[in-house]
Amino acid sequence: MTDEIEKFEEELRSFRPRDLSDAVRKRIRDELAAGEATGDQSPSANDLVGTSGQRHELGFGLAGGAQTQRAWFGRFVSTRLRRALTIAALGLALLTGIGWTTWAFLYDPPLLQDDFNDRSFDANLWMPQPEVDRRFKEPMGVSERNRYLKLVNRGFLITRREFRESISLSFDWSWSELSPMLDPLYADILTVALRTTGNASPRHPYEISDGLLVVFYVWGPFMQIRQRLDGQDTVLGSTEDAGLKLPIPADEWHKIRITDDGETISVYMYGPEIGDRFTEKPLLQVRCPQKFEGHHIAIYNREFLNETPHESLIDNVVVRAIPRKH
Ligand SMILES: [Ca+2]
Ligand SMILES: [Ca+2]
Repeated sequence: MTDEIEKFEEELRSFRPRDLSDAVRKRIRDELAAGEATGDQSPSANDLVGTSGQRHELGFGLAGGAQTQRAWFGRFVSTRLRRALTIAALGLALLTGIGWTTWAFLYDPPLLQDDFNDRSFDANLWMPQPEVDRRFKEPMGVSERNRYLKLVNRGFLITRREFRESISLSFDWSWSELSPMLDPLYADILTVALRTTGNASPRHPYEISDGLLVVFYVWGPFMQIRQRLDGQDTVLGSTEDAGLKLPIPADEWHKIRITDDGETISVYMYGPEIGDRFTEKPLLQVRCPQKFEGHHIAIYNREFLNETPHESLIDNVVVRAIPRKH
């Protein structure tokens, strides 16, 4: 974890309620009451705060408390949200029994959120797999298990909802080394399609029909942003142009965040070999005005190819609205 988040957590751990002034107590109560009015669909206060004498031990995790989520929190939440969470945590230390995220996310409520933790695919959030003409016997599709979602041989995760507002999409990704020949050229490829209808070709290799595609090539390693419109693919930008290398080791969780304000697409990424160089500064940024029919989001991996299966794991998908730039 970063020094910053450690300092933040230490600050929370050492908090003593009696240090609060009456004015701050009143403000916290007011904010919490306002947050309650928005409805709570999140973990209980105990997920964030457990009390122990005068000190408050905080188990910090947005949706499960895993180490990766802690690091994710430290690197990617905005300063404003962090401040909001601090106040929420302080407030909950005073007023127990109120869902912490009710208030904490008042500032930034997600439009969509799935932690894939109940081993049941949520058909309210996600579309069924596109119908395709199968060429192979191998499994193809998605499976929610073991607290993440598995994409297998062109498995598609497509939002039911369309997002016409400016958005930030974040999720965790880990790909599995399954190639029987251990040929790096046949490593997985992960694609995130924004502004898509979610339709895919029924024929191998079952590519998505349209959208703004952010593509992570493990074998490069590099990343591209492409536009697919009217059957034409145009590369809008590539990390190769900047001479960037993106080592993406197998079986390691990577954090990806993509923002689309309607004009500009920015991609941020954290990984064990990439470090935090691109958590605040975009790894790649392109301009692409709105001209697409659909506004679903699709995340999918590589197809079964040349006797080689492909598998990627996805976790903690969150879509938030962000301010429009224009
Ligand atoms: Ca589920
Ligand atoms: Ca999970």
